[in-house]
Amino acid sequence: RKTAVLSIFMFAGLMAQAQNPVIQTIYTADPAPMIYKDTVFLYTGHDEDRSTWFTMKDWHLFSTTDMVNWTDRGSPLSLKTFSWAQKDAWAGQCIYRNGKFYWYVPMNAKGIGMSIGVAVSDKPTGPFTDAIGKPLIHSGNGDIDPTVFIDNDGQAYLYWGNPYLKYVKLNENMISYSGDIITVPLTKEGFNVRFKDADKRPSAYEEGPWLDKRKDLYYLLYPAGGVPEHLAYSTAPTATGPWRYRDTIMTIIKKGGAFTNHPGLIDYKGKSYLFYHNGALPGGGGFTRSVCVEEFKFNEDGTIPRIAPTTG
Ligand code: FUB
Repeated sequence: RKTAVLSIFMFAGLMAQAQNPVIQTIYTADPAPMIYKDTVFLYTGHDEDRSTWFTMKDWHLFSTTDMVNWTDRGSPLSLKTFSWAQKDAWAGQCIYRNGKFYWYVPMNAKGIGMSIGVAVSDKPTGPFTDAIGKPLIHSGNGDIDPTVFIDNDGQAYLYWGNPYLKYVKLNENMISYSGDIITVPLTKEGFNVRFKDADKRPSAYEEGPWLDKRKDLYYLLYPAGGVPEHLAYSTAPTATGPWRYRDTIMTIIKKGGAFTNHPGLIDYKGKSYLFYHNGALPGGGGFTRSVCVEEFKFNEDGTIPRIAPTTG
C-alpha cells in the first residue's frame, strides 16, 4: 500500500496541517467523505491527465485518521465494474449499512444515457461489484450526482440530478426503492434565483447535492448558480422538504478554481469539514480538478458560515 504520499506537513509547534489540495498525486474531483470506524474514507472521481472534458473512467479512494496524512487506496471501482456502462464516471457517494458498503455512482449507460448504479462491498475499500447488474435509477438524462443519507428512523434517501433535483426512498436493502421518484420544486424560496439568466433555469440549484442532518435540521448543500459554480445550501424540517434557501457557503473560486465545485460535509473528531474541489494543482483546471478540504464551525444557530477556499 502506498502511504503518506498525499499531504505536506506544516509544523507549527505541535500542530500539523494538511496542504490543499489534499490529493497531490492524481487529479481528483467530486469528493464524498464517509466515516467508518474512526477513519475518514474519501471517495472521489478521477480526472485524466490533460483531460479536455469530463472523460472520467474510474473512481478512487483515500483514507485518513488525522485529516493530514492520506493513504491512497487505489481505484476500487470503475466503469468496467458495470457491464451496462459506457462512459462518464461522475460524482458518487458511498454509505455503510448492515455490514455492507453501497456506492452510488452515475454513468452514461449504453443506449439510454445518464443513469445511477449501485456497487456493493463487504469492506469500505472494496472490491466493489455491481449490486443489481443494471441501473438503479434511470428517469431522464439528468440522472447524475447521487447523494445518499440514512435518517435516524432507518429510512434511506437518494437525491440526485441536473437540471432537475429528484429523490426516492430506498428500501432497507439499499439496492431497490419504494414509491415514486419525486421531483423537487426548484422554487425561489427553496433554492434562490440565478445571478445570471443565461440558460433560463428557475433556481440557483445546479447539481451535486449533498444531504445531511444536524440536530433536527436537514441540510442540502449543492453547487449553484450555473458556470462557474459556487456552493450554497438549503434546509428543511424533514428529509423531503419543504426546502428553504439559506445562503452561499463558498463563493466562486477565482484564483485556482475549476468552473465546477462539489460539496461533501463531515463532522470528525469534534470538528466540521467541508470538502470541495478546485483546479489548483499544476496543469489543473476545469477538467483536471483537485479535492480540497476546509475545517469550519457551524454557527450557534445551526447556519453554515461562509467558508473561504484555499487559494492558489
Ligand atoms: O465530475 C463530473 C461532473 O462535474 C459531476 O458529476 C458534477 O457534479 C461536476 O463536478
